Amino acid sequence: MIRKDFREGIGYSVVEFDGARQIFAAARPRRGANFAEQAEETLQSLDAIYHQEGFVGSIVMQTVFLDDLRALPDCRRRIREFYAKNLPATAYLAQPPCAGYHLAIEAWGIAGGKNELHIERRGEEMTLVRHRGNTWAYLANVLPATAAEAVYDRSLSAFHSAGERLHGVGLRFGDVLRTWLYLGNITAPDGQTSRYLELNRARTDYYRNVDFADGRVPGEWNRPVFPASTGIGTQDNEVAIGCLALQSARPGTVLVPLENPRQTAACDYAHQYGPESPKFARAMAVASGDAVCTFISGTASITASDTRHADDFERQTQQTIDNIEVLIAPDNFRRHGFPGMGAALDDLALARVYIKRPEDFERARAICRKRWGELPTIYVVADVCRDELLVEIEALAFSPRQDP
Ligand code: 3EB
Repeated sequence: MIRKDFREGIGYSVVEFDGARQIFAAARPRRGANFAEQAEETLQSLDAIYHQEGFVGSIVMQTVFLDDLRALPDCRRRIREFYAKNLPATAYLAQPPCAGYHLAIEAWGIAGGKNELHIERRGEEMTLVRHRGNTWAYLANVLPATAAEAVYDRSLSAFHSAGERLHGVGLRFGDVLRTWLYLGNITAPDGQTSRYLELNRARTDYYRNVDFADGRVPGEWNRPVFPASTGIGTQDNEVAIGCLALQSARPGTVLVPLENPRQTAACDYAHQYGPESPKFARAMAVASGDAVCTFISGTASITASDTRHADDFERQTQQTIDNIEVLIAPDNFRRHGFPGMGAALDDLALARVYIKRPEDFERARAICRKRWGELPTIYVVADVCRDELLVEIEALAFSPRQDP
């Protein structure tokens, strides 16, 4: 189902999912001296594989990680030129790539039969993909539309912006199945509380009027449904949201929100982690046709609701990967009422590893390689929402669907 390939500076997976081919690429420069050379090399690597694998004009979402936001205007100009009329929804993040590169790019693309797949480009912030009765909306870089400065106001405004953008194309925020919440100075205090807790308060208030289940989650799921998510720091001072929504009219397409048997559901975190808990699922699986795609939320070294191995980077990384392994395992799907689904670390197509301290990079890579082998992976430096957490990992898994 997944074919992975690697060359210097780039790794990618090509996946067959419900009759379409998808590509997930992680690219970084090879050895260029300055930003311009590094950007050129990275785009050349992407260009080569898009041509080789038949994904020219097929990239739908992209995340660009920058070590210095001063390069943003130049970077944006190069990327617009490179993709021309096929510009994907693109997020630019102040998250320095590990090992000192000036940039790294994660790109997602989809290719399929002419009459089955329609890609509609809506500028830098949204791409729509229609395929076999499923409409996917990729939103990137959704920013607050307010002059207010408080994190709460800015977060709430960004959620509203995302909702409005979805409404504009006939979807609802309730169709969202995965979010990325990027917050500058995520661990910093904000008055009596903290910036991350204020983001959570805004999310809770916005989600109060959103129904994420709405018939999309079958079975006797008797808990509130929330999207999978990553909440992570950036080196600016802003709130930015990315999300992926799915509106489905395809018979047999179902969503499976997953919790981790070893972790307290984030929405049940006790008061000490904030008056309004983080509303997200540990993973969201989409079963469509004969395949399952599992969006794995940002995962950290937490069991129950406690940080494990504070100050021990290697054990935190192992614990994080253990958590992912248990979360996506067939046993866990069975526990949720979905036998015939499930994945292993071998089934990952892409990962992002956020590390707090740049000096942990080599150790992070060594552990990840040992646990899941070669995998297209973006390694960046970012703060995790709790001070003691040194690593957070998100990923994407694909596996066959064996239920009727
Ligand atoms: C945790 O498990 C670590 O606020 O959306 C991970 C994934 C984390 C998503 C979010 C936060 C979020 O609580 C932090």
